Amino acid sequence: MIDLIWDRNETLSREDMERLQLERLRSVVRRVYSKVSFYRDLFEQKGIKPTAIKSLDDLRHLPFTVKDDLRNNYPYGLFTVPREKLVRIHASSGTTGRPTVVGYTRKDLSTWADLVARVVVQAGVTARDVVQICFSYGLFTGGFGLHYGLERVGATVIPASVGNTTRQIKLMKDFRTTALVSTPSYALYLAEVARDMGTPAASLGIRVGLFGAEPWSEGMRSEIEAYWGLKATDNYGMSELIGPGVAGECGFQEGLHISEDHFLPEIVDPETLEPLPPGSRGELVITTLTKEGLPLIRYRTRDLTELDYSPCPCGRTTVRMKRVTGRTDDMLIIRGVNVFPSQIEEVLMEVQGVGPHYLITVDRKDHLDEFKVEVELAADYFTGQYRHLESLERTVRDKIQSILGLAPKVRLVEYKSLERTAGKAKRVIDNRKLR
Ligand code: DLL
Repeated sequence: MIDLIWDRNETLSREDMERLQLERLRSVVRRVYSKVSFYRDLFEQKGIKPTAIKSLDDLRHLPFTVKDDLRNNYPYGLFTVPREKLVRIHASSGTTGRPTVVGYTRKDLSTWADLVARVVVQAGVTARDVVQICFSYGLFTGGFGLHYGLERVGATVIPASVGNTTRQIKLMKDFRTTALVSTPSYALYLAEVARDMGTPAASLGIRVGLFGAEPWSEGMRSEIEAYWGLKATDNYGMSELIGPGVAGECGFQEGLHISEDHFLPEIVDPETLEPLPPGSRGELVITTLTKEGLPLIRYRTRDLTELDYSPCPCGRTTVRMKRVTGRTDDMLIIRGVNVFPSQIEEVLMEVQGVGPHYLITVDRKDHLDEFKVEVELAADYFTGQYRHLESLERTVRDKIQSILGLAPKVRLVEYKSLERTAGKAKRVIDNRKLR
């Protein structure tokens, strides 16, 4: 089977691709150097001038950008254009209080729709499909990102968003949905709800699934495909880079084609930060080549993967990344929401009566993520009154919910009852098994 291909750049020869990448790299480096003081300072510290970039190999001399750089320049400090030129803002949670803010010019939105169009076309979606998007529409890039890409392809889009699962099933049935967009865990949950409603997922006639925004496994893929009778494809992206639309699987399901004419990938050793040869597993680092509003140089994604330059039978020549198998930081993805333990810690520090020792436990029950925060009462906090404890638990829960948009179960435990360790404190137990 040879797939339909959205853009001829997906089939460039390696030589032409590298020529295009170099041209774009030189242009983006000049641009950030002249427009963003953060980058100018960074380049100057390293003694690099934009004219020093003469080949793709010279990329290794450029400095890295990390999530904290976005935070420290919150909200608009890394943008290359005046705020008036931005027509959209999205954001994702940062490591602590401040979210990571991303902005798009009109041109960026158009590029984004085209990049998502590539992803959906390679997954097998066409203008004849009715596509239900079960990602939230809001600051998260998932809903809007998929939405405009699918519209560009000409599919009929149902912006169902997340939640209200029985209604989702009813919509699928009534509107004759043929393609599903969601997180992989939500696809499994939807299938169970469908079964409980007496409408087995496989009877709904959905033929293709586009799943992303969180890690999953081949085991989960087989389960989803068996439940729904659909072809399940993986797609990858992140807000800082653009949102969804960075990479996606074709019908051969053997790695995710990176739109490398827009995102120049490297794999580096997360310890030494030295680039690693193709085929090595390490941290994915991306330089955005065409973003106008918020270009990023050597952005450390923290995602662990490897690159595969071997030819793909689909006819695309773009490099493929393997499934993301983990992260080099402690970010958790709970129900599609990025959660840093430090965000929870910050909340706990603000609440009078609870101590600094806590433990976050994440589980997956009936395919839905759940998380629990156990926190010790402060040493000097004592009340014999149950209702005081209850109200303290509620305060912690509500504060966490207002920051993350997710409510944990909160349990207050006795002072000194959580395990102390001499080394790094264990703050997180993730019991989710990605089979
Ligand atoms: O999750 C963008 C997206 C939306 C991608 C919809 C795909 C579909 P963020 O909220 O910024 O953006 O989270 C980015 O999510 O660094 C990965 O750790 C993780 N992630 C995203 N896609 C995948 C995937 C969106 N297919 C972070 N497999 C990334 C594994 C993924 N992890």
